Amino acid sequence: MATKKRSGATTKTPRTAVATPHSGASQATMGGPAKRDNLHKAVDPLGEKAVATEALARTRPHNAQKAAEYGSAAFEPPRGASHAPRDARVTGSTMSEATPSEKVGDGKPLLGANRTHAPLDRVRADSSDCMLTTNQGVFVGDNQSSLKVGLRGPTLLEDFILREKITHFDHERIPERVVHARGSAAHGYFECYDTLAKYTCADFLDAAGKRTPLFTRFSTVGGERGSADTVRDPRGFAVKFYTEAGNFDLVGNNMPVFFIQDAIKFPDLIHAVKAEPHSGMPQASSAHDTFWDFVSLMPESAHMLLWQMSDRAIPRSYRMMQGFGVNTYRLVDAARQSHFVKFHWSPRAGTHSLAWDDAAKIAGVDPDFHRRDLWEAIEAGAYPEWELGVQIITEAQADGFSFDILDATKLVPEELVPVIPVGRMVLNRNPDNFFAETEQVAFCVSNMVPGIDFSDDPLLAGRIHSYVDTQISRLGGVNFHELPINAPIAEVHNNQRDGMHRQAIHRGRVSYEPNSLGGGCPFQAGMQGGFTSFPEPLSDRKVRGKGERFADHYTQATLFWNSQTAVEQAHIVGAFRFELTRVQTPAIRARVLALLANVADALAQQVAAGLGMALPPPLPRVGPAVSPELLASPALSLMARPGDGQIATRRVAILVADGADGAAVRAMHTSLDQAGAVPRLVGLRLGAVETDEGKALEVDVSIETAPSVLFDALIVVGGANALSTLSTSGQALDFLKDAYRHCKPILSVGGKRLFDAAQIPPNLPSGEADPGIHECTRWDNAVAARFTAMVAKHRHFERDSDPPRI
Ligand code: HDE
Repeated sequence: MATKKRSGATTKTPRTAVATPHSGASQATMGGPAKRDNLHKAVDPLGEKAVATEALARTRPHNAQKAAEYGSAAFEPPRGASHAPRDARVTGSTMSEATPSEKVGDGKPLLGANRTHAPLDRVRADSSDCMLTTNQGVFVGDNQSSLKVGLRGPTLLEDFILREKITHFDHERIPERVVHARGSAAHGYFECYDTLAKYTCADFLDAAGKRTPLFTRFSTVGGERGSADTVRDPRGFAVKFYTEAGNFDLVGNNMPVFFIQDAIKFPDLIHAVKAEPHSGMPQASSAHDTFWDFVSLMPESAHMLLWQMSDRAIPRSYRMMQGFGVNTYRLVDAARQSHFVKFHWSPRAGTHSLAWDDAAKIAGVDPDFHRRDLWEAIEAGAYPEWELGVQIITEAQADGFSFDILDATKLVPEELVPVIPVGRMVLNRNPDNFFAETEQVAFCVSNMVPGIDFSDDPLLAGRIHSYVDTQISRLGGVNFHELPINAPIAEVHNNQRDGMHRQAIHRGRVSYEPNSLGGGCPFQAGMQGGFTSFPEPLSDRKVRGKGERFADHYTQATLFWNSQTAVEQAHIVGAFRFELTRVQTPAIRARVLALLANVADALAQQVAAGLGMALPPPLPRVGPAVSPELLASPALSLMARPGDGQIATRRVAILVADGADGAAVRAMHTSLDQAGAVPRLVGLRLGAVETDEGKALEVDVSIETAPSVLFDALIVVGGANALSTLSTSGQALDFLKDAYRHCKPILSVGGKRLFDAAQIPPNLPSGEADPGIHECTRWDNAVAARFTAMVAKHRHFERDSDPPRI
């Protein structure tokens, strides 16, 4: 248990204070009592305490551990010295601590315990059958009117109830995160597949089946807290593991590389990408001058720009995107041997994305699209799952790569170093309260546990500082670690004190180390379980600069481009064209084209053509040419992870109107429901439609509230007059056209009149039948199986074209 592990030999289990009788004499202070034992022969508790205190202080005549701080001994820090007092009152704050009350407790302190760390239940609040109170617990008699002189007279300053309520309200908002302001989160657990002790002594990776609670937050980067979910942006993927050895935060993104190589450039990058300071525009978009001005002068961003212009930047769902630690870390084993490590999260549901036109329209119809998707999946019990994988790299391997693994603009191709699965993450509980949990959670790259350590990646170094620092202003002080969502399950014992909003009430007068008056507690853990940094040998001159291999800016951008399917490449071209069309300064567009000319000729040519510009000469390269290990890495394609072939949680619109084939609708609804999909009856208006059997069929949602972009697939249901009614609705035609344009599976049961009205071509431009479109007379098992396969494929890109055919 955590308590056993984290406390000393003298405090294995929490003990209750017990007074040890003895016959000492108290020393009177100016205001204290006289020597009562001599005068009255009575027990003298203060005297007992003084004698026990003296005895405890004598156990430590000098600091015997001082020598361990110097020279080679410093590599093996010892466990701290500790001595239990013979009378527990010695380490207490006050002799009166035994006085019980409903507020202070039973007067029997649990020694060696910090009870602020109990499960979150201790702070959950519910008001069932409760009367309204003020924050001081005073019942509020009237919550409807403020206190006035007479019914029409002035409001009184003494109305503390009004003032408390309004004052609290005035301060309800806290500063939003400077980046990643928009996000959604959930609780869950990590389950280790097998011990990874060969590489790390990290506690949460030490046994098969071991479960560690966690809290995961997904986010966009550039937009403000109220911005839309589906904007083109990297997504944050931050996981807080509440391990028994303390909190470990793996603060990653859904892309494995980053724009810059050194933390000193991060404020520049963020200033460039966020809304321009004079106009406050654009919101949550990189499609503007300052972003492209900056990145085109920072050619190391080329690789990340390709990821950002790819469909990875518009995921279908948080549940369907990969996560990456991005920076290189170390795994350190019990013998302090180290390997470099790259962390990967892989979604069980596969990697799937939206179409850009989809994403842009969803931003208007449902700006909460990803938040809703995550929330509803968990509410429905469809718990999203990811597998954690590690790439383990030796120092020698790293030295031999054509790229530097300390450079966050580079990845380690899976074909070079395989990803070893080590466990799975399941998100199975939504927060009780968005503010208290999702907003107040404070991820810190510096939240590190024994068994894992930092590499010398210069981006990572800045991150180790930045996260704690930003929480201090965002969450109003240094005690944000005590907020319930941030508190570790492992108990905290140290000598840090005070600061805004301190929650723990520390017993005793000792808040320094070394000490003898606190029995030496809390004492350093030393080598057994204590965090000790990997003793990396270093010796060099101080310099502001970067390693030689950092100077190659294009090889991996080219690798990424070469690893994409034709459809993915076309989408990348389209994204560059969109963004650069929004750029108002032609010289910046030209500079980006010159940068792309170093990545791939076909890419640069197509983007230039899309902008109506001639392709300028490539930007000068700053580093020598590099011979890459690979020309393509298929694992980098979104298509490499199609998922488990299931259609669970896919949203299917069943378009109905009066006269729809009722039996077919019921059968397909049942079948999709059984497969875990989410079928929705979409009508022209809410209310019921009358089926061909004359029965009423309640519509779930209207077509104007839930247009095609909110669904993964579409079924049009025929029957007497149903299709002709739908054919007269521009919204129904748009529904079908959008589903076609976004390459979604479309099924028409009982006639193709709506297809004809919307001019949906049944064949691909090649003349072959479109495998994502099916037309049949009735719904049966064969059609159900075919449709399921169509939906499982997610999108049918064979029909994708630029510009769209319809
Ligand atoms: Fe962050 N980043 N970042 N970042 N980052 C923040 O911390 C920072 C970087 C990432 O859901 C901030 O709590 C610096 C890379 C995520 O709460 C801040 C640098 C990656 C989140 C900060 C980077 C990330 C943040 C703002 C360059 C992918 C949201 C609010 C040296 C591996 C966490 C906050 C959440 C948040 C600093 C670069 C991921 C300012 C200085 C690379 C997922 O501290």
